[in-house]
Amino acid sequence: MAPDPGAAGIDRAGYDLIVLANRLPVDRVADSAGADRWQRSPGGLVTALHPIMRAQRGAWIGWHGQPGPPPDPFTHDGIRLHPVELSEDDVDGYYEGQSNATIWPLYHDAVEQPIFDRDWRRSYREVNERFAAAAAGLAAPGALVWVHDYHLQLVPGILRRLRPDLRIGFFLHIPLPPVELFCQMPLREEIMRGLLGADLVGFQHPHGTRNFQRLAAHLLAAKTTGEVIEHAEGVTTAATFPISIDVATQQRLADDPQVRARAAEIRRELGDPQTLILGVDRLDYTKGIEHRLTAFGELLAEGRLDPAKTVLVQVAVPSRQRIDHYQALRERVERTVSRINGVHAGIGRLCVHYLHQSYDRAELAALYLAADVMAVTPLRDGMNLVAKEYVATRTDDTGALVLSEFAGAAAELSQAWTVNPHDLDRLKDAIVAAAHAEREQQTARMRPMRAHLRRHDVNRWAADFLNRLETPAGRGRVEAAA
Ligand code: GDG
Repeated sequence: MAPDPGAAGIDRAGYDLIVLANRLPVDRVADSAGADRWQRSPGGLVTALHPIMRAQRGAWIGWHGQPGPPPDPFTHDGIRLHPVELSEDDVDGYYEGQSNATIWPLYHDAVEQPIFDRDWRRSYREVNERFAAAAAGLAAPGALVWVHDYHLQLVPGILRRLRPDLRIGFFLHIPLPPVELFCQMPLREEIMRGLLGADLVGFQHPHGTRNFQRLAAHLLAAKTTGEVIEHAEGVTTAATFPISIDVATQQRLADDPQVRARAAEIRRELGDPQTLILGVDRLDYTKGIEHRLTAFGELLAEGRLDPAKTVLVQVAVPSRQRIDHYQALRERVERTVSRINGVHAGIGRLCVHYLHQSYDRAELAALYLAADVMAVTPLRDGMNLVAKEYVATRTDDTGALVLSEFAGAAAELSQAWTVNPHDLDRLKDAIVAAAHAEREQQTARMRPMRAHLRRHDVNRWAADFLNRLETPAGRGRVEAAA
C-alpha cells in the first residue's frame, strides 16, 4: 500500500466530523497479483456516512482487523482512516471478552450466559481510553464526534473530559436491556457515566431509550424530562433513531438482469421447489436459527410442509469463531441440519441447504429474490437489516416475511407475519401461512412495508442523527445523500 504524502499536515488541521467504531470501514484484501489493498466494507453504515464524511472533511477511527502494530493513517475513497492498535491481549480482553462474551449476551436478554471477567474489564477500559485519546487528538475545535456501538461505551465520557468543546453523539446498534438485567454488569455505573458523556445518545427502539432513562435514574439519580436527561455532569438527550438500509442500492440490485437471472438459476439448482424458505444471519445465538430449524423439521415431520416440494436455505455467515458460545452453537446447528436432512431428504434432494459461508451483495440479493418466504426469527435483535433488505429487494411486492417481534425491525415492518420465536406452534403456523399466502395477500403486506423503507432509508437515519447532534451549535443542516 502506497504511503500517504502530506498526511501529517492533513491531520494537524483537525477534523470537523469524526466517526469512531470498533472497525474501520475497510477490509484488507489481496489483489490478483497477491499484493494487499484496502476495500470498502459492504455495510450500510459506511454507505450512509460516506458522502457526509467526504463533504465535511471527516475522519474515521477504528481497528483495521489484525492484532499488532497498525498501518499509518491513510486516505481511502476520500475519507481519512486512523487505525487504532489492538494487541493480541486487547483482542482477547476488550473485543472477544468484554464486548462479545459479556456485553453482547447481556444486552440480548442474556439468551446466553454472560461471562464476567476482571481482566476483560481492564482491557475494555484501556482500549476505550485509546480510542478517546485518538479522537481528542484529531478533532477540530467544536467538531462533531459520532461514537458507535457497545464496544466503545466509555468513550463519550472520557472524551468529554479531554475535550469539553466537542459535540459528542453515541449510537447503540444493539438493544439496551432493562434495569434488572443491565445491573448484573460490574461496570454498570462506569458505562452509564460513559454514555452520559455524550450530548446525544441514540437507540434503535423506544424500549432502549426508555431503559436508558430508567438506568440513569436508578444508578445515577438523573432526572428525565421529555428526551432530556439531567445528570451530575450536564445534560444528555436520549432518542430513538431506527437504522435502515441503502434502499436505492438494494433496488438497483433487485432490478439488475444478472441478479434476476441468478435468482432463477438458484431455484433451478435447488430442484425448482414449490416453496423456498430463506434464512440469512451471522451464525449467532441471538438470531434464533435453532428455533427456525426446529420449526421447519417439525413441519416436515407432520406433513404440513412437503419435503419433496419445500427447501430451506440457511446462510449462516461465520462469526466470532474463537468464542466458546459460537463454537457450541455451530455444533448444535449442524447437528440439527443433519438430523433433518437425514430423515427427510432424498438422493440428490436436500431439505436444508446450510451454507456456512459469506456471500457478496449481488448473490444475497439473488437469494432474496429467489425466496418465497424469508424467515427472520431472532430471540433479540437491535434492528435486523436482513429483514429490511428482503423487503426492499421485492420490487414487485411479492414474497412473505416472517419476522420475530423481538427484532427492532418489527416496530416498523408491522405487516410482516410477526411471531414470538419461543412459541414454536405459532412460529410453525406463521411459516405455513406465509408459505401459502396468495399473491394479493403478499402484495397487500409487502407494498406498505416497501413504501415505509423508501421514506426511511439509511441516509435519512444518518442525517437525522447528525442534525440532531449539531442543533445547538447552529451550523448548517446535513442533507440526506441522494
Ligand atoms: C448489528 C445488530 C443491527 C449478511 N450476510 C452477508 C452479509 N450480510 C449483511 C446483511 C446485513 C448485515 O450483514 C447484517 O446485519 P443485521 O442487522 O442483520 O445483523 P448484525 O450483524 O447482528 O448487526 C443489528 C445492525 O447491527 C445495524 O445497526 O440491525 O440488530 O445486531 O446488511 O446483508 N454481508 C456480506 N456477506 C454476507 O455473506 N458482505
